[in-house]
Amino acid sequence: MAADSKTPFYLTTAIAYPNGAPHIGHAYEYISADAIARYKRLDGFDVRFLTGTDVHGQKMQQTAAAEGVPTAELARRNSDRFQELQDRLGSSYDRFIRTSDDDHKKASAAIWNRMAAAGDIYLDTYSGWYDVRDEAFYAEADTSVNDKGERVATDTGHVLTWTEEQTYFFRLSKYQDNLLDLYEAHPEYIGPDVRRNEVVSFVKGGLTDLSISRTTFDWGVPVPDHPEHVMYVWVDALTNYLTGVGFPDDTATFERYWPANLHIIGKDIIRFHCVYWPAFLMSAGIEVPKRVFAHGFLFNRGEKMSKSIGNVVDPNTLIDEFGLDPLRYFFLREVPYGQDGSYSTDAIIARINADLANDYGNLTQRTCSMIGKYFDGMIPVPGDLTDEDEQLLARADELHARTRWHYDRQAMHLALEATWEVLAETNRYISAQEPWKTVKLDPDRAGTVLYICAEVVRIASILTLPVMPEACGKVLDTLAVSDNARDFSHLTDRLDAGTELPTPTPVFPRYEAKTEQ
Ligand code: ME8
Repeated sequence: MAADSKTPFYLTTAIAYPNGAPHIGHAYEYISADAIARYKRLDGFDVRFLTGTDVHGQKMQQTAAAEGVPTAELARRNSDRFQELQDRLGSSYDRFIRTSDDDHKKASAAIWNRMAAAGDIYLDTYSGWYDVRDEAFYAEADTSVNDKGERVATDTGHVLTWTEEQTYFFRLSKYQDNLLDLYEAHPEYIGPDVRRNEVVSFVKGGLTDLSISRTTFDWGVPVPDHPEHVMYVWVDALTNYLTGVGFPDDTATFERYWPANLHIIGKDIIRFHCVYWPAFLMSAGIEVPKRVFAHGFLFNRGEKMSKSIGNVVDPNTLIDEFGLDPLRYFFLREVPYGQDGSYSTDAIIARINADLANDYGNLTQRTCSMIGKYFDGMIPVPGDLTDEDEQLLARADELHARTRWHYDRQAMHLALEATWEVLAETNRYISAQEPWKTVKLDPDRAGTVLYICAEVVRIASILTLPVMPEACGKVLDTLAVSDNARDFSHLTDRLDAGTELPTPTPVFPRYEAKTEQ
């Protein structure tokens, strides 16, 4: 089908600060967003998937100064590392944006001009606390003094710096009622609910105008007509979502994909996406996105990842150790999406051995080897179906609707759980039916049982392609499913009896420790 006859679906991740190397929290966000992008594509949508890096701001400039490299060089070098990670993770992004891109500067100037034309930008003096790490302003009431006598943000403990300068302000306070109306009219705008409640009570507490430019450093997008100011990094960062679909010049692309269907972000940046961003867009006369979903934070064995604890894990190390697809499966299955999650080597190994090697891998291997051994490697002809056969097939057939329901709510863990329940049921079925015994007396019955098992494996594999594209692809190779029969429109096909299968090779070996735990 031509792309433009399909329904568009525009999906984004947060754009990371490339002030250091990417960590597992970043990888988690990319894996999850990529699974959603792949699911929607296989489900017939024209997906546009944007990701990238947020290169401006004081933090970048300070890090570069501390490392003694030009800021642009730090941004380029580390953005490359983020892009390499995306590629290593198999991310199917359509564009990797860097906020240093020329079209992005143009888009940022365009949204600024529109907000100014709406009368929402004015010059005033800002004095207050600034958190360079989070690039966020703090009201006095949200700060406290730590035991070293430093002023810190009460919620994060980050040390703050006093800032006093002439800056441009955005009339955020003007949008309080419009924002509350938005949350009320579109409860689906913010997910999960806990984040929505957080945002609603924050906005109900009253909004003050927001300082949106800086003059004390120059690493950013210049304010139109006032180049002595650079835009507050969040103004330009959020605008990347518009740049990614051609704003302001490519109106055809923009009209096709905007408003974004889904912004995937972490829970720490919900306020920027659910308060500032829709207010900027309302001011600029641009539609607001349909949904923002905040995932939780990942912790290493329950501990926050931090350079000082020394437990920051390079995602590449985990991929080297466990393989990409098992790792993608682990994170999406183990952590209820939207909640914080903990990971450990033991937990990863447990999932690989139980869910992948046993439940999925063994079922595939047993089914295909028996077809090889008893049916000359050809998919057997199914005979009359018993109630049990029908029920199991019906359960597999329901998986498309069930997983779609979960993916539409960003509950990938529940989609996988539903799929694995059916695999577990199929394992019980094959054990109870004992085709290796019935084959001697009633080969037709054994053939029917194996046909049904192969059919469940086919359906489960197609539906799990978004999570494990390569491994599920190999399982589908084992079942001789052709490349063009692997999207969801083919779920209702049935395997063709008589198709010759290749000699099966195990796709999910048990994990045997290569290193000491
Ligand atoms: O916030 N677990 O960039 P960033 C899970 N540039 N997710 C985590 C995480 C963890 N331990 N640590 C960070 C920024 N993240 C801005 C975004 S968007 C217009 C601008 C997530 O590099 C975090 O929540 O600090 C965010 O979604 C993403 O990684 C980038 O974080």
